[in-house]
Amino acid sequence: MQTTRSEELFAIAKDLIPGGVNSPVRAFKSVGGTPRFIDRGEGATIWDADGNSYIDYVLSWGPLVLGHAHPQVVKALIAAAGRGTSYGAPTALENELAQLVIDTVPSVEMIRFVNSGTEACMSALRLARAYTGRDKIIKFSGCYHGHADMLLVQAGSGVATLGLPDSPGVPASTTSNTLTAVYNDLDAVRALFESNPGSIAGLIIEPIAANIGFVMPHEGYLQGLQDLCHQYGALFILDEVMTGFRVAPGGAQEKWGLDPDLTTLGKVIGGGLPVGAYAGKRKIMETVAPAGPMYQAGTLSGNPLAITAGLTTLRELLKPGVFEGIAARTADLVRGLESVAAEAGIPVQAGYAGSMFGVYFLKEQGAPLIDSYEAAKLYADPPRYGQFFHAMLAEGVYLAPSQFEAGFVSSAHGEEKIEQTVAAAKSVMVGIGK
Ligand code: KE4
Repeated sequence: MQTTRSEELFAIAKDLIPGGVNSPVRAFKSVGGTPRFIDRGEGATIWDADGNSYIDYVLSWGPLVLGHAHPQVVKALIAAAGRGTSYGAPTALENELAQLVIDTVPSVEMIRFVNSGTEACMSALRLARAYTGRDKIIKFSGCYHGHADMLLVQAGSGVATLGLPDSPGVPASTTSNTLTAVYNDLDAVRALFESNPGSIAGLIIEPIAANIGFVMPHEGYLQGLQDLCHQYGALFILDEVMTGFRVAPGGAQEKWGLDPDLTTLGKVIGGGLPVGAYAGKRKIMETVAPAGPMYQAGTLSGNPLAITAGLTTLRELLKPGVFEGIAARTADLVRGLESVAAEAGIPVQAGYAGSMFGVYFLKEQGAPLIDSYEAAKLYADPPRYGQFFHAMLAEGVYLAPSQFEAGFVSSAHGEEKIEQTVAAAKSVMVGIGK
């Protein structure tokens, strides 16, 4: 596979932009090699600057649930752009997307749109502090909620991928109120509440820990957290930036019957343009300015172009059979990958929910279940994943360039694309780990 143009572009980019990328995980640091500079996408396929094509399972890290350049989305965006891209004033479109999210995500009664998942999570935590009058927050090792200072503590995603320490530039004073616990350990959280009586404002968690790969919650764990939060007067905050509209139309809270006080959203609700949101119970959300005293703002929040992309995407996704079809293709993919790994005697731990999935390559057969970041670091084999990643890239399949990331499927990934992907995995698996 010829990658001369990507190599040239990467060399130029590294002189202009730190690491040559505008988000660290794109740099292929943990898998090595040259990141592919992408020229265009259509449906399930992307083409790089050298003209190589790939079946794309990154999908911009989740947003493109309908695939690239969906005709309906492109058509709506062209029309919206012709009416102007941003007014800095309210529009009817924002009401429409707000209503759609409120109708679809069970716990949500009111919503505020922002421009990224980072903004959504930092604002939700500020809101928890404003509403409770408390300062401390609980997060979980390996979970990633964007790059706000107070959340860059034992974070996942690019922080885990690059093995970064808690980031320099974050003063101890801003993380002194951030408590952390191991994912899936309910007793650890109970102990934090008992040792910090009356001072924990909120707990934020990814309902599936997908910034360390793909870690499912133990049966009853999330409900247990919700109960602990309510027992100790803290807000239960589900970070559904990744799981929202992916593990179920109403997110993980629909799948597991949860009732969080606040939910953060992003990715899919922008359909590939910058939209994030924090949302939840009316009595809490009405604390947010200008309805209440908690300040949060944004020049481009809710702009008509981004809202149009999100609205068009979700309306298409929620049509009868669309979500179910993507979920079925995701199940076919993961079962196929598990089957070819087993045939080749390669130890993996795979998981999926709705239209997202993950595959851990393991250091050895019979490794214990990976159910936390600590377990992932012990039992997963990133170098072996890196071999698989590059072998699949050479076969025209673009997976996440990190063992500590999840994968995504879209409505554009038909049976033929899934079969092609599994066949490619079958052909490369025998060479993995040798
Ligand atoms: P953004 O600020 O990147 O829009 O969202 C932050 C965020 C918040 N919460 C969860 C659960 C997330 O997964 C993310 C961002 N996800 C990563 C990929 N795992 C974004 C990719 C990147 O950083 O380039």
